[in-house]
Amino acid sequence: MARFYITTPIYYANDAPHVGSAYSTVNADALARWHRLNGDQVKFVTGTDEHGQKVADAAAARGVSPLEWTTSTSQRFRDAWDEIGISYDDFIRTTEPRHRDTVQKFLSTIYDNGYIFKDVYSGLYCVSCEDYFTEEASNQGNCPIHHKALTHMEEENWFFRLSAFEERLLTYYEEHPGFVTPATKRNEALAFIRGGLKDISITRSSIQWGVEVPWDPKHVFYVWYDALINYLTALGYGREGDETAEWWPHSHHLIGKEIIRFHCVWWPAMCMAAGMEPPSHVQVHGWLLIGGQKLGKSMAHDGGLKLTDIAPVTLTDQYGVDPIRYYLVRDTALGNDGEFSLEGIVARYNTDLANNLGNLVARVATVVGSKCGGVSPAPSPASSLAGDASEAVATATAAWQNFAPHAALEATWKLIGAANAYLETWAPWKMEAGPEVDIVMGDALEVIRHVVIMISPVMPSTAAEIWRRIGLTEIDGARWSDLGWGRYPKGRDVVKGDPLFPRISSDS
Ligand code: ME8
Repeated sequence: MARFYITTPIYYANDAPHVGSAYSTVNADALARWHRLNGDQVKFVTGTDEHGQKVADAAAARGVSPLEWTTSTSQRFRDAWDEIGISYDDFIRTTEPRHRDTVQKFLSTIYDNGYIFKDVYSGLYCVSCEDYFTEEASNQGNCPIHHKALTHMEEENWFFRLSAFEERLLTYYEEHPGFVTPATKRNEALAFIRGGLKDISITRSSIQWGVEVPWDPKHVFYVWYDALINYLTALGYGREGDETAEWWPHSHHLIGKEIIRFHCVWWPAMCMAAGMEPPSHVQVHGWLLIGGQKLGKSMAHDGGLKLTDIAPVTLTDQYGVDPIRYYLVRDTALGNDGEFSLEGIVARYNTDLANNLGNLVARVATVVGSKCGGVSPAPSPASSLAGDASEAVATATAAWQNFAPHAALEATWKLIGAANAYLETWAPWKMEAGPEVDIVMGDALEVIRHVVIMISPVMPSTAAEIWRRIGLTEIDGARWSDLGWGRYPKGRDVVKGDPLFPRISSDS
């Protein structure tokens, strides 16, 4: 059985989740669900990044301890993910003892391997990014992303000898052309490596909020240095029951484009320094933007965006869980930036869900009710829709394997369109009950069975509901390999039910 280990970034626990964090998490969830459907053994991990100055500052501003603060924000992430149907297998909090143990073990190995040394750090720091900037990379002393003044920092720190990995990283990229996708982001990472790698400061002595450096307890690890290692914490690295060897060659990190350098340069180098293979794949995605501005937590404070208005739960309460999951996966291909808007959600809902999918299911159930006694006829082997279905399945399979879930949905909606056109052509609602109607309806039901399986990674509740309406049991037992024309059984009770997606008026 193939293994598939997929991760989201672990989100800063300085504030509540928003629709940008939901974008990564829902896409990762859809990929995890597809691989389970495909029969793979899946581990899907998300979590919260709870150390660092940004989190410590957020807690101080509210007069609570950092741990109290992250315990409540971390719970808000879990609640949001439960709300939007995220099927994670593990949720890492970086304040957990298991994470501390893995981090200390992993970094002690790098230390023992001779890649960590002491030096003085002097430079500029952005707390919102939790990142260092050179004078040239700064915008006249301001952060180029957050436009806030950078803080000058000078302290004696432990450094990681990143510079020792330049050649090895280039070789790794050459030998693993699919390491970073899409190719534009791979090129970005490569350009960074080719530009020359400087050693990086990996500990701080000016703050206490972090994982203690085992060989020098006055220091804590710099937040990024502990955060990246969460991907190994979930595998039990360095602890009892360590499963790293089983899972690590099959790892896929889904990340936003602003954290390429950490995942595509630092992280593989850290793995090499610890004597292990780098992750096998990093899939980079773009940003959801509102009016061209990144929808992120720190930007919200600067730009006055009302993030509470676009918390995932605000959207799912208003439009339903599956429509929001559908919008997030369908509207913006992984790798591209996308414009987020309520109008965009309503347009997708009314067109794709109400008019296309909802209408197909409703009219088929209605005609089976009125012309076939509410009982399913069998699909015909020679149906013209069989070719449409097999083409859609082939396209969707490749799309899922290539981390293009939006394209899998696109192919599915093409099939829905073909079925609706087929019904328009035959107009079974105008035909007399009899063998001709039975053929048309058996074919339409078989398309619906295909569509249900194909949408289930993205719209699990809708899939389960339609599955039930077409008289099938236990959608949990369905597999991607059940796709293939002619398996829908005759003689099942088909029920109509309420509209799946009542139209939304565009001014609501
Ligand atoms: O960077 N559009 O955490 P973070 C799409 N803790 N995705 C968005 C987005 C947007 N507008 N805004 C945020 C961190 N994201 C670190 C990660 S990993 C070892 C440590 C998503 O809370 C996107 O995936 O700032 C981005 O990479 C992530 O949230 C950043 O979350």
